Amino acid sequence: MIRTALVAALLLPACGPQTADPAAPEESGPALQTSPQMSSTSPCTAQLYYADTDNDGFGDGSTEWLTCEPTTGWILQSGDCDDSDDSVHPGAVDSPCDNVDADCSGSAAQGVAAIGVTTYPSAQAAIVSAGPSDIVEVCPGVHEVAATLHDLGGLTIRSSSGNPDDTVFRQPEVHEGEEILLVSGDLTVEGIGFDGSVSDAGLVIEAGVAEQAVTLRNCVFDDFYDNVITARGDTHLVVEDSRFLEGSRNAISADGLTDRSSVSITGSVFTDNGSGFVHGLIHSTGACPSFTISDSEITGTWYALNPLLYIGRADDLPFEVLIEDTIIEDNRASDTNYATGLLHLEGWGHAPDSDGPQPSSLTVRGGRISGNEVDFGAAIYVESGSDHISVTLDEVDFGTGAGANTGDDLHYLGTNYPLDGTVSLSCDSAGGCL
Ligand SMILES: [Ca+2]
Ligand SMILES: [Ca+2]
Ligand SMILES: [Ca+2]
Repeated sequence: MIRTALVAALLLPACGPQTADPAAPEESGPALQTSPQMSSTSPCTAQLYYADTDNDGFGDGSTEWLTCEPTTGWILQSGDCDDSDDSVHPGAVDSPCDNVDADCSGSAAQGVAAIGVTTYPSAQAAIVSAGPSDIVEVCPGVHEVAATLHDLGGLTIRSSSGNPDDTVFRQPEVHEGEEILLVSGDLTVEGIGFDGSVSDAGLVIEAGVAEQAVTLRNCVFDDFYDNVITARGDTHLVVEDSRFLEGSRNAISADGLTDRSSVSITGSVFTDNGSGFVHGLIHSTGACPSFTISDSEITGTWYALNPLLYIGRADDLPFEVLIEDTIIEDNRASDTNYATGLLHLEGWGHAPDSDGPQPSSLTVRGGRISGNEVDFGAAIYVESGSDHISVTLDEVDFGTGAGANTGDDLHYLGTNYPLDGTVSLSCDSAGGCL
């Protein structure tokens, strides 16, 4: 009734010039106000404005102000169902995980996972429903996932919390397959934990015909017995800011990668892995030519068969390994029958009719390789028959005294080199290590 009367008053033929700024909106402003200028004599067209206290572009519909002039804090667009929270407004992304009606649709989207505004009762249901370029958002919890996905075309799977410790994938106990995810195509996984304790199945990543990138960012891989990640085909595998914990065999099996693939690991931690006759953290006997490990840590790991990084090649395709600003410390590679070192490279030469040896290289720049137990071979071990592999060490700390490695630090083409402190040197088959 009050509103009707005031609107009628504002429809009078004349409005006066502004004489004063209206007051800024108050949290519990008047249900309907007229501005001070309405009492003047100039004509104007009055409109209803709404208070937008949180400045998200949508006003509180319970506040109305009929006025001629735009005023700070008052807008024409209403529809905000929470004018104290700028993440809540029409059009906002409504997470299925928080019981908040973020898009002011009248109900809080509820589910376990979502693709856009569509919610799903399980992470599995959302993942198998996803199309190219979709973003699958998964709520916190332990999710049973066993999915085979092809031609992903840029799919993203991520946790709503951004916390891989509270959003975990594991294989269902009834699943008879071998993996949590088998994928081909571009894929990004963010903030997801992978638990190998149930059936010890990890991720299998297969590329399609074109070069694809699979990025695993801020993920945790815990308690796997066998390969955590098996990469095949032309995949570019990128691991960022992730942790590999308490695994037994390969963290990354790169055996099936081709000469159009690469492996890049940055900002990641490998710790407390390995027990018994097992392979290394990264194992490659295939054609993958490029491995980069940077700003990472490899600690507390024991390997009795193959070491932390094993690259063995039976062809003449070159490879490059770059290890930069990475700490390799307090690991064991001490079985006298098998373990030959932590970084073990071999390339058994080239085909007899080839044009000659192709150069391969190991570059270690910065970082630390110290306090490791290496009773057989050396911390860095380049096989005697691999005379086309060069080694460059650039300011690498091998420790001193009690902090040094147990055993030799470098074996290059039949010669062992004990190193002490921070070292720079380069090795090639012509001159040895200088
Ligand atoms: Ca608002
Ligand atoms: Ca709001
Ligand atoms: Ca919600």
